[in-house]
Amino acid sequence: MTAVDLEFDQLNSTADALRRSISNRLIYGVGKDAVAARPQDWLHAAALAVRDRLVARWMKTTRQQYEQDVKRVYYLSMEFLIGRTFTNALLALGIYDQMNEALSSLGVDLTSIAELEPDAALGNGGLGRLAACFLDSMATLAIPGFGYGIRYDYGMFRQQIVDGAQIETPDYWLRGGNSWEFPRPEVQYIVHFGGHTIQRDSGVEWVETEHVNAMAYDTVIPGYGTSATNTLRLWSARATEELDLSAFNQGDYRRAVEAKEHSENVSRLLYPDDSTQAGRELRLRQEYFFVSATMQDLIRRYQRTHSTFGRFAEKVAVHLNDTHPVLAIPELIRLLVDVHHVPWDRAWKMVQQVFSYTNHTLMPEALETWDVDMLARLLPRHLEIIFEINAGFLKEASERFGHDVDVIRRISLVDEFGQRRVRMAHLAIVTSQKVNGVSKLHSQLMEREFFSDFARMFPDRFTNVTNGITPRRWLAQASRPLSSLIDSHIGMGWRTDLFELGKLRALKDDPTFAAEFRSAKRRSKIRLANRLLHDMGASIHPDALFDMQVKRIHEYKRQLLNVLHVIVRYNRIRANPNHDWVPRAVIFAGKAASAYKMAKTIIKLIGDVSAIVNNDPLVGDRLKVVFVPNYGVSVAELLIPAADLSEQISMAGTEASGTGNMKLALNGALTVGTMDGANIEICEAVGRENMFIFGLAANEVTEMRSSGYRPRQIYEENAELRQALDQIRTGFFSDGDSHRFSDIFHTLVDWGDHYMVLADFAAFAAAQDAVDARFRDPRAWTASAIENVAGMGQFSSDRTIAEYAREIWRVKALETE
Ligand code: 26V
Repeated sequence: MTAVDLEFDQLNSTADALRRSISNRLIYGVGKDAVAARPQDWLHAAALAVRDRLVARWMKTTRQQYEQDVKRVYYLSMEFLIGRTFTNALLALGIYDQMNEALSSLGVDLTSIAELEPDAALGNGGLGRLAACFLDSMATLAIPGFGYGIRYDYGMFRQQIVDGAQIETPDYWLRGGNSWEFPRPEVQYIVHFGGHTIQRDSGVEWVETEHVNAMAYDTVIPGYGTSATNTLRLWSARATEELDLSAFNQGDYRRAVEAKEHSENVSRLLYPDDSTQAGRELRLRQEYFFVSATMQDLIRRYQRTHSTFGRFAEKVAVHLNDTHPVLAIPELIRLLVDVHHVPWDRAWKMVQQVFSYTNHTLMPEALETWDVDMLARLLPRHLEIIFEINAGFLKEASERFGHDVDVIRRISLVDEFGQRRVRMAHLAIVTSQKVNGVSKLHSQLMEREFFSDFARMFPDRFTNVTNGITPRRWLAQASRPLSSLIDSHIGMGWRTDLFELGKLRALKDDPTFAAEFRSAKRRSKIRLANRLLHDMGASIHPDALFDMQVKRIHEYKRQLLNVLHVIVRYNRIRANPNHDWVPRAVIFAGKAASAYKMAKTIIKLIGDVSAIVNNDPLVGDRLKVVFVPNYGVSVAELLIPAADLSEQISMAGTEASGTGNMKLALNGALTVGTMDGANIEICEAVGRENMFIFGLAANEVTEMRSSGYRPRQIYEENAELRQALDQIRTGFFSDGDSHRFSDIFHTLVDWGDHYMVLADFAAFAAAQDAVDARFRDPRAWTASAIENVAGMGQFSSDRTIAEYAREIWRVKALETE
């Protein structure tokens, strides 16, 4: 490579300069004249103009990283739920208004073209969105961080609601091209599968494998208020040989393309399932594909400036976002030992200093395990390495605990009950220098219950880092009315120091501020009401209490508890229509995993209930029920700023943290919630009097279980609840079809009610009565809403990332000047 001094244009960002760039990009980049340009073409041209302005910062950051020989963090995640980039990048660069002006002068409306950008929906839910917030915060704090993942051709499925039921359609998000990414055809690595190993004097060889190439695509991640940027590198599968040549030569074109198709399928689609762990081979291939390319890439980057592995652990931190990338551990060992000839003991020591692991769920069905036979077939060398790690670990454990067979069985990396399976969480814990949960309660449950044997063995390894969210997207971008109100009172500093919001506390009883706060909120509510009317013909009144439960549909999150209360409220209104009811719009949104039958039935029930309630003339605006389709990042940005009430009602002990709870509170919604996940910490931060806490605590759930929980008795004794459940059972909401929801009824009443919906029902209904009472008093309600916003300082993902950087990764910020 030569290092000529390039001559290139330094781009400034006045409205005039931007207009010129957009015009250039439209003509030379998109290849269109203004007369022929469709709105999509304008978006593409404008996006390219913005991207050009990011690139200069990106090059500078990369240069500084090399000059300062920094330690780098590699954040490995199977999911990144980025959403849209256009507005976000404009705000990060501080050129939103200039772009708005430039586009208007070209006759183009910024907000309407921004809506045309498809979401990058490369994730299922909380875990994927957390990864995206972390990228934003790492860049903003100038932490040298790299996100690594898979460039799925198809992201999270699109959800349509037809007759109240979920229909899934594929999300081919790349259809119109992706303006933000840089394909890197020169960055490709071979990833092997199958074959077998041979023990030679020189070491182990993995032979007769099939292979696929991993090709890099890079996206710039801009920091806010800094010139620092980071990189998200996503891998796409490419066949190692374009076509099967022998088949091609014999004229068998179908067979010639089949092999190519087969290997490229590895990065075809995101697994849309965050609950059940089916032993699907393609998923295992994906996991290995992505970590193998990533480990090869980071070794190559390290070696560009280091000639031995002596300083590897000083310069590299690898973070595992849940267990999905855990195969990075045996892969790194394999590369060090088999390819770079580092002795096993040294490699094992290095690896233990490099990895850290975050657990995101304790739901037993979501804890990953892989069938030993499948691993043997697909990754024989990695299985050997895992067995070797296990042997060393179990030896250490018996020295420590004496040879207690029960303990050894419990902690082994291999589950020997029935079909042998490798427990990925155990592998992660045994190898990582730090293991963390995502809220205080969750970390405590990990240490004391789920992984207590490990915590005894490695007491310093376990720690907590409570989740956070980026205030740039979730307040500054999502809610312009509220954020400009806040700016006008306390300035703009809260974007990078969220504790600044604490200053709002002084204003909570100021009537002028309260009125402005309400009117900002009202603007977001009107925007939503208009959209719902336009998009789905749903009519809700902006003065109603907007009550939202927006998240994946899961039994543990207890949308059913919410629906039961809606039904009870409906019955109360019908029984007493002249009472002065607080009008409510109950809004649900969320996707059900394709194979999760109960979750789909819950969606159907919400649809059926809304059809009855919304069309009952006796009820009118006093109660509306709306299921908003296709929940994702962009829909969340529309819904969350309009919420008055945030439903965070999981059974205590099941929601690891929650992050929607933070987004809603930051936007001035009051929470009705259980003492679960981060709700507990939100409660400490904003004050219990500003929330509606109800229901069993985690320890009370355990106690009630062990003392014999009898849901049927609750059903029999609570008349309102019984009426609602009987309506569900007898087909009141389903045209007399008593079959449709019979599983819901029996799950709750007869089959043990695993998530204790009935146990918490009465307390929930009482909390909802308290909600109504508070809402009747707008002054009191607004004061609480302001307290919620003011108390959110610690829930910035900047705080979270600062903790990871200091306590776990031990990396410092890049010096940017
Ligand atoms: C599991 C699987 C299994 C195989 C198919 C694909 C797939 C995708 C995801 C998962 C695990 C999802 C775990 C998760 O999203 N946990 C959520 O993490 C949030 C961020 O820490 C946290 O706020 C939520 O409470 C937690 O449920």
